[in-house]
Amino acid sequence: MNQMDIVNLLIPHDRKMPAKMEGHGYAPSNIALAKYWGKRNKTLNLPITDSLSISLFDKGTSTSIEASPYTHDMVILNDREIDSDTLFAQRISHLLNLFRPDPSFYFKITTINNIPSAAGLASSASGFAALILALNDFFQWELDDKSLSILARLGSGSASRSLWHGFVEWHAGVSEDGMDSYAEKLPYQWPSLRLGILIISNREKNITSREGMNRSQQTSPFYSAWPTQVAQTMEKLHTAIKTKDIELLGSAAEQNALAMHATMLTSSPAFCYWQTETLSQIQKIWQIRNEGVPLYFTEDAGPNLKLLFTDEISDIVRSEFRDVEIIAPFHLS
Ligand code: 2P0
Repeated sequence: MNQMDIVNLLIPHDRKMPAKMEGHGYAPSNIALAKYWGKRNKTLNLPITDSLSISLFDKGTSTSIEASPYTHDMVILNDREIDSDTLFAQRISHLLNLFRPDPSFYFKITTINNIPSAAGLASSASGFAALILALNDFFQWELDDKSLSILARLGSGSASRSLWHGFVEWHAGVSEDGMDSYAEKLPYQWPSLRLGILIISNREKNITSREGMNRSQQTSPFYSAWPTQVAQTMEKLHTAIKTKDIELLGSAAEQNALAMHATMLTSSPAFCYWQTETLSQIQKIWQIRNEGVPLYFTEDAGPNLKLLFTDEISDIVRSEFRDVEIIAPFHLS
């Protein structure tokens, strides 16, 4: 099975031509509480484990799509045209290859991202999810949520989780074609839940998460423990979300993130996304928690931290971390 086979299975044959002049889509960024780290199929981005995320509501990507006036794809990110040689533009064109009405048709993609990219914050999740939503609008595919999630996954695994607000679970699935590997919104609200974005550095990372997860999977002796770790995290997160238990949610998410980073440190060659400041801030969080404040963190494939807490301690978080950006994921939902 290749990506084109999946597209042919999902998209109706009579919906291969654009149905409008422009298509639009918005997708929020998402932060995994149980991480996706390792694949059972690299072509289709099929994961080894389930994962569970929380979306960042109004932090995300808005994308418009139309026909390109040139004989190449155009990608305009935050008002700047991206060079077609960059990995970013190539990954987008690679996905667009699956949907061209004919080989001489090129797309113009205009995208606005209001989160710092390439710092382990945005990853590519909201970008590919917004692109699939814009394509769905442009071609009027009228696909269901499951199909949209599968198509977004072909662009980037974590994009499968970026189509909804709130808590989202991505089922790893077991089938070879990945038709059972898609994400779903969980039916729980937690209005007092907060995420704090603590930027340590916006510099581009040396090792992409794609490369990092492959290396961990292939070389870390700790990787064999990872699937069990995720299964335990998932169980704890489900209970925590149902009962609104921040201690359980925070401790499960924090341990899961540290276990993921442990597979990186024990890879060969070893690699690490932390900076000195990352560790200082982690020690500060632990110190605050030792004083009885329920504050936790998670960290992705980058040096930045995401604080996990509830609104009761927002004032403490603001006074301890001057530059923190606090997000209310259930703001209006
Ligand atoms: C996650 N990350 O669950 C984990 C935690 C990074 C650390 O999903 O190869 O960019 O495109 O499927 O989706 C980042 O991986 O990787 C990611 P591909 P992706 O959020």
